[in-house]
Order: sequence, then structure tokens, then C-alpha cells
Amino acid sequence: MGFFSKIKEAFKKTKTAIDNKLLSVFSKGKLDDEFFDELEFALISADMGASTSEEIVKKLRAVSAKRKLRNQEDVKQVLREIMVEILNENELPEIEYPLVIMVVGVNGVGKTTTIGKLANYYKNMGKNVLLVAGDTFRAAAAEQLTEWAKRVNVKIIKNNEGSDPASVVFDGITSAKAKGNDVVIIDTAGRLHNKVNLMEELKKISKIVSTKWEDVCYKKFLVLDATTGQNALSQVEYFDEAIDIDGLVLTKLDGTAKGGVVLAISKEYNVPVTFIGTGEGVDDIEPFNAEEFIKAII
Ligand SMILES: Nc1nc2c(ncn2[C@@H]2O[C@H](COP(=O)(O)OP(=O)(O)OP(=O)(O)O)[C@@H](O)[C@H]2O)c(=O)[nH]1
Ligand SMILES: [Mg+2]
Repeated sequence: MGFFSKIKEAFKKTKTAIDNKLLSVFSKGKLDDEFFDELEFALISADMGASTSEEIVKKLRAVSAKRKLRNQEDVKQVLREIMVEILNENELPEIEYPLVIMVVGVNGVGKTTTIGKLANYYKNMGKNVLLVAGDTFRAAAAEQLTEWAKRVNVKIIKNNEGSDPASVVFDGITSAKAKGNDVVIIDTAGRLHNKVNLMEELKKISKIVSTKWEDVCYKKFLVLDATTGQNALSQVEYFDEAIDIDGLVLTKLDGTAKGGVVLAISKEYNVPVTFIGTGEGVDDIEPFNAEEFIKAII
């Protein structure tokens, strides 16, 4: 399947949800106040968030005051342009090699799976990838990452369950520097005894990377499960406060009608979406592209 058809397939549910909502709005015909109010409501109910939806409609009103939008397709085209503009306000992080990516997120969002896919993605680019099993809390977490390492055929650094994740990360960084890896991807726990503990642990791990490998390109990616819709928003807030997130990865977009949440997250937290997960397979990851994404959902 080609790039665009794959994305289109993954976003089918989101597109249907948005189409259904717009259909009744457009059935009114006239672009009057009632139309704009209903459109705003439709965008909010498509998970785009209240303030983002308000801004989109405000911009659409301004365009329609300047030039006549004759039909539904005209309106949709302007909506697409406005949405792409919003998504492109956040610049993508600049990537250089060697690169260390620390992957964080609450439990079950798809961190480990994303790491497997990213390992494959960078390996296909010709990079020498190392995985680091920094989730020493959950039983079987390191085994799950080991399975991915085998599948993608990359090396992994791990330690016994219950050991200090900081020491695994230290070993991983030391090894990568010595062996000259291009890309190091660190898995982390999604749950500890409580949220404060988890944030403290992530801060500690993060400090090890930045102090032990000063000149490396170091990025922290937060993985969010798109099916949780607006709940994903609060996660951005507390992870960003603890460790200053560089980019987001949205997973499970294939199984949800809530893809519109990408707009709300981008707008409200000013963190760019870097990759999107479109399935459970090793190839089901794509670098995020605002134009393609919007074209697929509206
Ligand atoms: N459909 C779909 N499923 C996904 C995607 N990404 C991950 N999953 C599934 O989500 C489930 C959880 O994935 P994990 O990678 O184990 O999540 P995690 O964040 O590492 O979980 P913890 O280590 O427990 O915190 C698995 O069943 C994955 O196959 C995706 O993009 N699409
Ligand atoms: Mg995991």
C-alpha cells in the first residue's frame, strides 16, 4: 500500500466521524451565524478541543467575509488550509546523529511497540540502532523489548527485573558511545508506585543521558494513545513539566474516530507531533505530515 493510501485507511474512522458531523452542518446551505456555530460544535465533538475549534471557525469567518465561498468543497478547502497552518505552527525537532531518544508515556499507550517500529525505521535508513530496556519495573517488559530487538535485528542492553533503570541507561549510553551507535532508543516504565515516583525516575534517567553524553542529539518523545481522546491532553502537561518533551508520537490512530485530537494537542501544548502509529505491525509508523494528515481526515 502506498504512503497516502495507508494513512487514508488508518484514518477511515476519524474521517467518517468528521464527515457525518459536517454533513448536517452543510445541509443548511447558507454560511450564516447558525452555520458557524454549528460547525464549531461539530469540530468540538470531533475531538478538536474547544479553543482550537473556536479559532478554526474564527479564521474561516474571516476568510468568508473576504471572499465568497460558493460550496461545500470551497469551505472544506479553507478548513484544510487553516488546520494545516495550526499543525505547522510547531516546528519539528531537528534531528542529528548520534541520536538518543527517550520514550515516555503512561502504561499501555504503545511505548514498547513504538520503539520496535522506530528501530526498524532507523535501521532501514542505514542507522546502527541500540535499544535500552529502561522499564525494569514491569515484569516481562525487557522480554517484550528483546522480542522487538530480535525481530528488527538490532542490539539491546538490559538488566534484571527490579534493578535500577538508571544503571541500565548508564550501561546503554556507555556502550553506545564505545561502539559508535547512531541511534539509541530508551524504553521507560509507564507506571510505578505513583505518578510522582515515575516523574522522579524519568528526571533521573534523563539527567544520566544529558550528563554522560553531552554532545549527543537528545530527544524526549511522549507517546499518547489517540483512542483516549481529550484525556491525552493532561498527560502532555505533566510529562512536559517534568522532563520537557520534544515531540509526540500518537498511536492507535487506526482504531479510533478521535483522530481530531491531534489538532487540540498541537494547538494547546505547542509540542509537535513527530510520528504516528497506524497499526501493530513493524512498518505501521509514519513521520507526521500535516498536509497528508488533514487531507486524510477532512
Ligand atoms: N492498533 C494499534 N495498536 C497499537 C499501536 N501501538 C501499540 N499498539 C498496541 O497497544 C498495546 C500496548 O502496547 P505496548 O507497546 O506494550 O505499550 P506500552 O506503553 O509499552 O505499555 P507498558 O509497558 O505496559 O507501559 C499492544 O497490544 C500493542 O500492540 C498502534 O499504533 N495501533
Ligand atoms: Mg512497554
